Amino acid sequence: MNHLEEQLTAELTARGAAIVAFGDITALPPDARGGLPVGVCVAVKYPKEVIRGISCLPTAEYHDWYNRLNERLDALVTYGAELLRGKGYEAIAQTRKCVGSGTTENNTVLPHKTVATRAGIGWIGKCALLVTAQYGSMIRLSSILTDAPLDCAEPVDESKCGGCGACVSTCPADAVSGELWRVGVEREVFFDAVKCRKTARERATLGFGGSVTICGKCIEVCPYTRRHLNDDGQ
Ligand code: B12
Ligand code: SF4
Ligand code: SF4
Repeated sequence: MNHLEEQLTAELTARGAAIVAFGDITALPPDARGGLPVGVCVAVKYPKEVIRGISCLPTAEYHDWYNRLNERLDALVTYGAELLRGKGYEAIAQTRKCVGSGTTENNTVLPHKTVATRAGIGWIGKCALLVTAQYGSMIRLSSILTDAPLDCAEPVDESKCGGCGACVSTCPADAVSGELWRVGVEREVFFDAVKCRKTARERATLGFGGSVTICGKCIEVCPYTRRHLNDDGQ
C-alpha cells in the first residue's frame, strides 16, 4: 500500500467502514465511470443481531439499520472524495443522490457491486448479491470514482458459490435460478429483479408494516454470512 491508500483506508475505517478496497475500472465504458480509471469500494456491515433477526421476516430494526448504513455510506464516500480532491485528484462520490440520476428502477449506470468485484472484495452470488469470504453478504456498499494513483487489487471475475444452493431454495420470490455468475453474464440470466421487488415489498408489509423493498432472506441464509455470524468477532 502506498501512503495515500493507507491514509484513505485508515480514515474511512476510523469512520465506520468495514472494507476499503481499490479497483481498476478501465474495462468499463468511460461514460459509466465519469472517464475515471479507479473505483474505491467502501463497505459497511450490519450488526450480527440485526441479520439474525430477519430469519423469518424483515424487521423494523433491519429497516432502521438499512437507513442508518445508507447515511453512513453517503458520509464516508463524500469524505473520501473530499480527501482525494484536497490532494489535487478528481473524485466523484457515488452517493445515493448521485447514483439516482440516469437510472431505471432496477439498474444503475455503475452499480457498486461492479466496483466491488473490480476491487477484489468478493463475487456476485447466485442471488445477485455481492458475497465476501469475510462477511458473506451482510454488508452495504458504496463507491468513489477517481484518478488518484491508487494500487488496485486483483479483480474477481468468477463466482465462488460452487454447488451451494441455499439462496436458490430459500428465496420466497423464487427469483434465483441457480446459474453461476462470471463477468459478462447478465443479471437476468440468474436473477429476476421484478419478482424480488414484488415479494420484498410484500414481506416488508408483513414483517413490520413498511411500504419499502426490504427482505434480505438471501443475506441471512448464505453460508458465508452464517460463518461470520457464528465466529467470535463482531
Ligand atoms: C436496483 C437495486 C435493487 C433491485 C434490483 C437488484 C439487483 N440485484 O440488481 C431490487 C429492488 C430487486 C433490489 C433488491 C435488493 N437489494 Co438492491 N440495489 C439496487 C441498486 C440501487 C442498483 C443495482 C443495479 O444497478 N443493478 C443492475 C445490475 C445489472 O447490476 P448488479 O445487480 O450490480 O449486478 C451485475 C453487475 O454488478 C455485474 N458485474 C459485476 N462485476 C462486473 C465486472 C464487469 C467488468 C462487468 C462488465 C460487470 C460486472 O454483474 C452483475 C450481474 O450481471 C443497488 C445500489 C447501487 N447503486 O449499486 C442496490 C443493492 C444492490 N441492493 C442491495 C440489497 C442489500 C438489496 C436487498 C437485500 C434489499 C434489502 N435491503 O433487503 C434486495 C436483494 C436482492 C438481490 N438478491 O440482489 C445492496 C447489495 C449489497 C450486497 N451485499 O450485494 C446494494 C448494493 C445497495 C447498497 N448500497 O449496499 N435492489
Ligand atoms: S431479497 Fe428476498 S425476495 Fe429478493 S432475492 Fe433475496 S430472498 Fe429473494
Ligand atoms: S447462499 Fe450459496 S449460492 Fe447463494 S450467494 Fe451464498 S454461497 Fe452463493
